[in-house]
Amino acid sequence: MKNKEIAEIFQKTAALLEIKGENPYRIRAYQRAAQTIEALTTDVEELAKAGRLEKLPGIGKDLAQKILEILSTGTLSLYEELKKEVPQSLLLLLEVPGLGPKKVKVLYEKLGVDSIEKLEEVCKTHKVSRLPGFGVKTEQNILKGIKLLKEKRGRRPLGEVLPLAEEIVSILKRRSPVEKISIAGSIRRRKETVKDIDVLITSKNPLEVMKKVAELELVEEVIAFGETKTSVRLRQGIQMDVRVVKPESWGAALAYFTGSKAHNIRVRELALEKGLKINEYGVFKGEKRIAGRAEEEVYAAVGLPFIPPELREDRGEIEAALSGSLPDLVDYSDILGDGHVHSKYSDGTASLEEILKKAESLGLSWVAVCDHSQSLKVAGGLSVEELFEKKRAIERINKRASKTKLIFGAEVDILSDGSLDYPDEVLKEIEFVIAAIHTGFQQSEEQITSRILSALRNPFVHAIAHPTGRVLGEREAYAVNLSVMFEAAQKYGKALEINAYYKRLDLNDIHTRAAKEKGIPLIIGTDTHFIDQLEYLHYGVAVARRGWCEKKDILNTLNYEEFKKWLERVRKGGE
Ligand code: DGT
Ligand code: CA
Repeated sequence: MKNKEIAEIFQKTAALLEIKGENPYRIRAYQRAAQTIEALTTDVEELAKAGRLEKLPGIGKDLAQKILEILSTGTLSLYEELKKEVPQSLLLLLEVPGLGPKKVKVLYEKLGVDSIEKLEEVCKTHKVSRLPGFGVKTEQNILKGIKLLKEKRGRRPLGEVLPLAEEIVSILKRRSPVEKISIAGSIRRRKETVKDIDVLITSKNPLEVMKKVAELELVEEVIAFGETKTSVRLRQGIQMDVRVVKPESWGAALAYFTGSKAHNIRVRELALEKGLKINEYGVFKGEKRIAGRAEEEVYAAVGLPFIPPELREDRGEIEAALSGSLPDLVDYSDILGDGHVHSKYSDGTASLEEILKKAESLGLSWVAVCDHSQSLKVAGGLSVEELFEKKRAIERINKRASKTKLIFGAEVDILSDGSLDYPDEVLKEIEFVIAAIHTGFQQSEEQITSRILSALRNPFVHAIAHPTGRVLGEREAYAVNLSVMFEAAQKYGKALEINAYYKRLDLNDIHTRAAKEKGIPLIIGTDTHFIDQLEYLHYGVAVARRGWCEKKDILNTLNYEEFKKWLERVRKGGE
């Protein structure tokens, strides 16, 4: 059983308990367990075998027992009982972003809402706004939530699908006679959301490969079986198309199935201009194949240099390639630091030692440990006293003989009135101040923008975290005026974050490119609350690459000493 499935059972149990109006602490315990398990990169089953479940944060004796129950029975008796007590359809309603169990309960009891369709109808006929405690704003938010949910149903965040696709590739490499194998489609382009998994293979024994594909444990249903193309639906509800192609067509097929469609169309136009034909089998002059074995060869045949997959969106890459001005993209291996990590001091689960150890194992030069500030109580924000305690602890750790250093940071709340959550005399003691909005999302564009402006103007602030506040499939961006924010960041020499958490990816690719073009420094931060997620840095690099960034645009390519110098330079008011 997969960690994700166990996490889901806990998550749903929490939701059902909440609909029933149970004790909030009990509900919170299940939610936390779900998060912990979902964030693990090790298999829960292995931890269980080693008797190490209770070592996990937030997992006590009772929850460990429940995990064992799920592992042995496939479900949880408590969850099964709750399902009998609460109508199933209400669980679906909980998937509407912004709609919590309490509201679901009222909507069900007062208006008989038991489906998304019904919910949409009662919102559109304004029955919801007339309910006590709901109002016009709630009604509008629910409609927005339904829209987000509908968009989300078709597409999944890259971070949910890429690990799955990579797992499948590695299983097929081990268990089937593949020669070449690659993920294609939007996953290879590292688009923030993807519809399905496209896999390309070459093999001397295609039938054997396809049999292994169909037999994968992860497969729920074989939709179509063939030697050249097999389509399956995975247990996670996502479709996967696997194609076996001839070695002489490998490059052409990879280019074709990587897309995007818009990019392919432009490449085909160039081929036509040269009197060539291009398709997934190769590049042809009349009947003769002149290229196809490697992607580079295919691009070269139409007069182009190799174009990195992340750029293939027809957003100017063809023109840049033709004029020899493609960016020299920042590489995944250029990254030396993580700009945003939470520790146990606030709502993270790792100690400073654990963060250091993990960062060392990833070969990082530095990690900025940015815990929440005092007023964000729900997330364990640090009082001034705790903040200085943490400062001393970091100084102690940095005395160790390690190539990796921790940076004393803070994710400081920008309060509703635009002031910062620590006074200036405290801020100036913090090595790296990244300011963020966590409250008042519903404020007007004027209010939100002016809050961010006052943060950027503060001489002790270095950067803005997750600048638009969007959460994929869950929350739309707050109403910030981006061009005003960018102008201010540029003027004061402050950085904007590319938050690498896969549900945020904020700034996104397009905004990243706009910021880069203005010369605004960008900093990638995993925003991780779980130690294993330090590995998520690469999602931020993917956004940077899709945003046309080069090494010089990304602060994480600086080593510890260089980054410290940048931090000091910002405090001195730039160069
Ligand atoms: P997705 O799956 O919506 O996240 O995005 P893609 O880009 O993976 O799209 P998908 O899976 O429908 O197709 C994979 C690639 O195959 C796509 O990027 C380009 C290529 N492709 C698909 N249909 C066409 C087409 O009609 N014309 C051309 N030129 N290419 C196509
Ligand atoms: Ca696809």
